Amino acid sequence: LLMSHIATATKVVSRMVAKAGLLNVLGKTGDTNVQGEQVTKLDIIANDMLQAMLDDLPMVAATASEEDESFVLTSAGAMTGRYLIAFDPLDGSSNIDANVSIGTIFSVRRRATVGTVVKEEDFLGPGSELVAAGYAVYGSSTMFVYTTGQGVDGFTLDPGVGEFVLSRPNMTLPDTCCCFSINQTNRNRWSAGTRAYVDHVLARATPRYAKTTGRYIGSLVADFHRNLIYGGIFLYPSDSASPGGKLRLLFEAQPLAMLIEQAGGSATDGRRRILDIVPEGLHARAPLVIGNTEDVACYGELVAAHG
Ligand code: P6P
Repeated sequence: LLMSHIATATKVVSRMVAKAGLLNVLGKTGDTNVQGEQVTKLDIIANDMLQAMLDDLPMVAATASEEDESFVLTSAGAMTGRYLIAFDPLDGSSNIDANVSIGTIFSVRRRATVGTVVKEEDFLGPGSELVAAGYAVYGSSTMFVYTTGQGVDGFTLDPGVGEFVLSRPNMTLPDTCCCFSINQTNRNRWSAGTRAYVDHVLARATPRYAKTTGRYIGSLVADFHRNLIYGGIFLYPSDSASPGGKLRLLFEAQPLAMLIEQAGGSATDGRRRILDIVPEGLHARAPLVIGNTEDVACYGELVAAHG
C-alpha cells in the first residue's frame, strides 16, 4: 500500500512534468529552499503531491523532503506509524525548462520504536537500515525503479492505462564501464586522487576503459538510470568548492546506494561505503562515487594513493 501510494504520486508528477510547458508551471517561484537553491514551481507541486499521498497512510509516521527544513508528521500515523519516508521530490529540477529528464528519489526507513513522538534523529540512521528505496525518472518514458532488499525491478508507465508495467525485472548492473559521468568543469577543484582517476579513464590505457565514453546530463536520476542500464560510474566527488560533497546523503546518496548494491554495484564517498555513513542532519551532504564495483574500487585506490 505504501509503495502504491508513492507510485501514484509519481504518476501525477509525471503528468505535470509532461504538460509543464502547457500548464504554465515552468520557471521559478522566486523562493530559495533550505539548500539555498532556487525553487521551481514543479518542485513545489511534486513536494506537495508526495506529502499529500503519504499523509493519510497510518503506517507512515513522518516524511522528510529535500525541499523542507524539517520533517513533517502525517495526519494518520504520527504516533503509530512504523515508517519514515525521505524524498527528493524533483531532482534535477534546474533542467526542467530545457526538457531534460528529471526524477523523484525516495527511501523508506522503519522506526526503531512507535508510540513516541518522531524526532529528527529517527531519520538519521545509516542507509544500511533502509527497508526500501527507489526513484521515478521522467524521461522519454516514465520509469519507476525500486528495491525492498530483494533485487531491483523497473516498471514503465503506460500512460494509456495509467499503470506501471514491469518492463525490467531483476535489474543488474552490466559489468562494463560504458559511461563515465562527472562534471569536468570542476577539474581545478578536484583532489589529486580524483584527477588521477579521471586521467586514468581518459588515457584509455586499460582494456576496461578502452571504449568508455563520457556522459553527463546534470540530472542525477537520469545519469544514475543510464549507468544502471548500460554500466558505468558517476562521480560527484568532494572538491574545493564543496569539501563535503554537493549531493544530499539522506535524499539522494542513500537511496541510490541501496539500489546500486542491490543491482551488484557499489557506492562510496571516495573512502567509506555510503550505506555505512550516519547522517549528521537531515540535509547532510556527501561526496558520491557510484556504479560498477571495479570502477568505484579503482577510484578509491587512486584517492588512497594520491589524496
Ligand atoms: P552540477 C541537480 O541540481 C543536482 O542536484 C543533481 O541532480 C545533479 O547530478 C547535480 O546537481 C549536478 O550538479 O554542479 O554538475 O551542475
